[in-house]
Amino acid sequence: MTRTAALIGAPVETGASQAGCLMGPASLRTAGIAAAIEELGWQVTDLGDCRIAPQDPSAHANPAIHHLPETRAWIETLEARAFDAAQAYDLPIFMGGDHSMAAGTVPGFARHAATLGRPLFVLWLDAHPDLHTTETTLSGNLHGTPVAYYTGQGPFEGYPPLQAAVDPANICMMGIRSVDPAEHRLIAELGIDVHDMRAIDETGVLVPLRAFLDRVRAADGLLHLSFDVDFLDPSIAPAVGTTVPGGATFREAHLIMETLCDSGLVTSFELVELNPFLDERGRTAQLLCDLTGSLMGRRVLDRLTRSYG
Ligand code: Z70
Ligand code: MN
Ligand code: MN
Ligand code: MN
Repeated sequence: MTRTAALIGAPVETGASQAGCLMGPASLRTAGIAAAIEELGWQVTDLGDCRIAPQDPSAHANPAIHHLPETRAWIETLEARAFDAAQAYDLPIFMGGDHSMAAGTVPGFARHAATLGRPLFVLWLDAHPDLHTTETTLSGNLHGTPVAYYTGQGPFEGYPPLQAAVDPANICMMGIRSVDPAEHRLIAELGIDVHDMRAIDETGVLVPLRAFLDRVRAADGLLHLSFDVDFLDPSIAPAVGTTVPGGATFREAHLIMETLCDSGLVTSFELVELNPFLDERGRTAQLLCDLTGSLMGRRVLDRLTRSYG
């Protein structure tokens, strides 16, 4: 059976401090993401870009917060689109858009998993844990909040009611290297499995990744991959608003994608924080297309033995 993938654009930039992520879906399409997947044997449907209606401004008790009504509208829209796409396609791929979109996509996929009576797991590849609430964010950039929201923390005044929560025990974070004090406290409180860059340097990416995939398989879970461009080292992926030195290498990133592919466990995927205004001749968008290819079956050589499973 031919496997089906859907491409869905989420031109969200209201959660970030700088403009530009709006162009993320267009840049990925220009770099040839659909063809990269099609040539691997997938049947690809591009569902176009989601949109929200213009919003009236609103105030929040935390004066740093900006674009709260837009964020609320995006969450509602993307939650529904993620739920629908998960019913209809083997692999929905959301092309962002800043990471605030995950406050919509992840609950949508969690609601889908719940209808199947299965848990949703999340692999969060990012320089940041994005664990602020609307109370704790100091920057007011709401792309720093989705994980706190979709694990049911709060308060989240101004956000929609959470449709379906993800158990913090079902999250694995890798690449983390920029953590604010409030996020640090929440990581400890919730016991989230966080592998910072020191841990990656000590063990490599495969030891924690295989352990996580074993847990997903044992629980018969669905697995969502949330890939923030700043997971990658800025030297190979410059098209991101918040560059943090010391990120994942080209080879680490491809190895993760290939291992995920071998596992057969990934049921949804999002590429976030691509800011094409900051790119260098499209190289970041091209790299993301190549990594998507590794996730979806591209191999340098056929292998007799698999690296996972
Ligand atoms: C910081 C904040 C952030 C990107 C998440 C950073 C947030 N913790 N930045 N993803 N690119 O502003 O809350
Ligand atoms: Mn992020
Ligand atoms: Mn980040
Ligand atoms: Mn672990």
